[in-house]
Amino acid sequence: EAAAEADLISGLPASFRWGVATSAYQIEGATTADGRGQSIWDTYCRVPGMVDGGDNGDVACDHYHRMPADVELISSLGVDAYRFSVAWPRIQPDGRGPGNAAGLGFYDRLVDELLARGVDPWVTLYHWDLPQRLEDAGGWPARDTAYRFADYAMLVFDALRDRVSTWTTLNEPWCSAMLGYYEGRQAPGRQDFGDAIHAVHHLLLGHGLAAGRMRAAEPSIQLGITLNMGTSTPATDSEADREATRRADGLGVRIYLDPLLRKRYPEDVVADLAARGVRLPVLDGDLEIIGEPIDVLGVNYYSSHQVSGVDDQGRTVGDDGNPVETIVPMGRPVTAMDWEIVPEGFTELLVRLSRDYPGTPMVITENGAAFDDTAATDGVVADADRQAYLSAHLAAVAAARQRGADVRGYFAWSLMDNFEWSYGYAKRFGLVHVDYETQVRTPKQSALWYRDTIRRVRGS
Ligand code: GBH
Repeated sequence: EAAAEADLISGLPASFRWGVATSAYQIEGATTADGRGQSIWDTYCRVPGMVDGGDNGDVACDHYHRMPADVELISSLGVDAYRFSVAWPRIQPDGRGPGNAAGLGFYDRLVDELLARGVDPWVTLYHWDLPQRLEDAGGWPARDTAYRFADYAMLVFDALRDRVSTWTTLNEPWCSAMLGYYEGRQAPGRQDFGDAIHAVHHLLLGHGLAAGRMRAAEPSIQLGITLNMGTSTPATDSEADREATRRADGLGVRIYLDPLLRKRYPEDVVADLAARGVRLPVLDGDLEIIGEPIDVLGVNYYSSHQVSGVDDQGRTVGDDGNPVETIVPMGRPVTAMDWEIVPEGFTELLVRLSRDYPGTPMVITENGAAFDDTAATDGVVADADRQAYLSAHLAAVAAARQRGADVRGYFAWSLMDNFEWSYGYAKRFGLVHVDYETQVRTPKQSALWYRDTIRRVRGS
């Protein structure tokens, strides 16, 4: 199997871009340094019971103070590119007003360090750390937040545009909206479906406003947005299961891609929402703004799902009066997150996207897995399971390319172990092991395999 995968991976072209990814709150620490304001994650971490172990991002990987050495580490992996995010509260502590020079200075130095080592910086403007003051003013369910985001985006853009060519507006708006405002499993921890749907529209509007302004200022930039997606398949061929799968795909994939790439919300999703008494708060002209052309679609893939429309009591309507939508395990091996390992769902997803939304090149902006690694002993972390996961998923990308999907690059999640949101530091996604007592970084076996794979494919 590994040999067949290696063959597929070897077929990736020399022009394929290789990278590693992180996000600001998960690695930086230094949450009060240089005038940084509070974000919704600083607040959420302090609500008892929300984050495993009561962990928070105050120190994390202390990357803010160790950045030059971390860039050297990135460079040692032989990657072309590094995807990181900018912490909005470092740039605008209150979410509005002029840029904070000290905060901008950090990313300015980071970009220079990367360029000095020949690593291409890929900037993500928003990876979930909304300034708390904007949440106090209504957060993403409030339309004004979209305009605040575009203003913030331009502050960062103007500071870095002379050296950064690839810009991602949002990371995974589904997570911001659904986990943050409906399920409450991420900051700000609210639980209102209507609020979450308003957040969806305002996240997309913020993306479009920012994209339009960046494009107008510099037509040649590479613009994108990153979505988390998987393949949903019906558990059985029953009408209820097929309907539940359609709804899951509607709220997971199409509610984002249709407005972004077709300038309209999917009719079936709008009807499903109406049946739940919820409406997308679309004003005249919004879809034109959201449909600002993008150059690259970022795809984050972790797992796929089998969906059923029937619950364990045989009902198709739940206690909340909503149609049932449950996930039926496929019986696959799982990662330490309990997420099933489904590489062929990755291939299916990419082929499907290239058919349903042709013409937009894709880049895998995240893919990776948490496993219970052993501690680094004598400088070695043997993580065969992570290496197998990466190999199978890279082969899945190569297979999708053979079937016509225009995928141009791959970023492993993550460069190093970090703050895994509501799971705290217990879950390790890194190619590089982090000892949180000493902050010592140790490349795992998977990191060395990734480095060698890149070399082999490039033929260098
Ligand atoms: C990403 O989100 C984030 O961008 C990143 O910050 C984070 O560290 C990383 O992934 C790892 O979590 O339980 O089988 O239904 C991941 C988004 C959405 C992926 C929910 C897994 C559920 C899988 N996740 N999804 S399952």
